[in-house]
Amino acid sequence: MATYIIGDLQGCFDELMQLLKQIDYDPAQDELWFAGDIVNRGPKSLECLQFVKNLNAQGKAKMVLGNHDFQLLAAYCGLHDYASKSDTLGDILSHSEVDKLIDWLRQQPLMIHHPLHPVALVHAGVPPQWCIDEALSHAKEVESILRGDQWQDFIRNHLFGAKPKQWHDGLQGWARLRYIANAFTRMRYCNAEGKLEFKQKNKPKPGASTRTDYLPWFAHANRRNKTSDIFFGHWSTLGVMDAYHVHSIDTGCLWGGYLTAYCLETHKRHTLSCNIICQPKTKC
Ligand SMILES: [Mn+2]
Repeated sequence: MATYIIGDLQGCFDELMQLLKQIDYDPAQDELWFAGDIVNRGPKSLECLQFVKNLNAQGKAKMVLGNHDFQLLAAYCGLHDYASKSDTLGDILSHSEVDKLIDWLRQQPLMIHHPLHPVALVHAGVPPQWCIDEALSHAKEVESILRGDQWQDFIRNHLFGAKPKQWHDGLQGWARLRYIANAFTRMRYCNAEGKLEFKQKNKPKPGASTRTDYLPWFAHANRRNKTSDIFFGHWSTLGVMDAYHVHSIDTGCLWGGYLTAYCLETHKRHTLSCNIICQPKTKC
């Protein structure tokens, strides 16, 4: 039995099938954890969503929600303000079972913790000021809204937006939920108190000024969630990062990089080169 954590699929279903073949994946024995952004931008979002949903129903897969998964929920809710020309969600939205697919997707978590080992999975990151238990508790706040009757109101009217950037325990209402969702699904850089910075998307430049307060979320010395190893996707330009008690697993399959499956038991990274199949600037 093996547990593989798999990076952002973004509709790259053929690449996923090839990688699973390469690692001798056994659906009867092995478990797959997906880092979110399973849909959008790539060519086969519907196939990815159906695959993860079916395995999840058998207890053989888990996923966390990413910003592109929220993009799909928004499109389903009729919110087009944040749609992009690069979106490839049409196959899902026009599918006869779209209601069932969306109903399942909106009930997926923002953070997963292994039942036995100190290992967690999120799409983007965990702010430095939250310990693991606090992070899981804050994730549940958003998850319970997404699972309840108000979920469409939340997605349509309250989820999108960059503010508030600064967390404090007294944050309330939609602003509190928006910070939590942004941290888990969009964050790359923040300051030591968890103030979010969305403009910078590249990896830190070697030798860059150290005067800035903003560092990759995992690089803050005071980070309170180092007690579990945190796996995360979302940051394809970061490259492989196995340090600071974190592991990056979005290695940019969609952009002609690699699709990664990290085996929790062996600590081995398995990768499939996506250069040939999914070149950037094509329909992918
Ligand atoms: Mn993402």
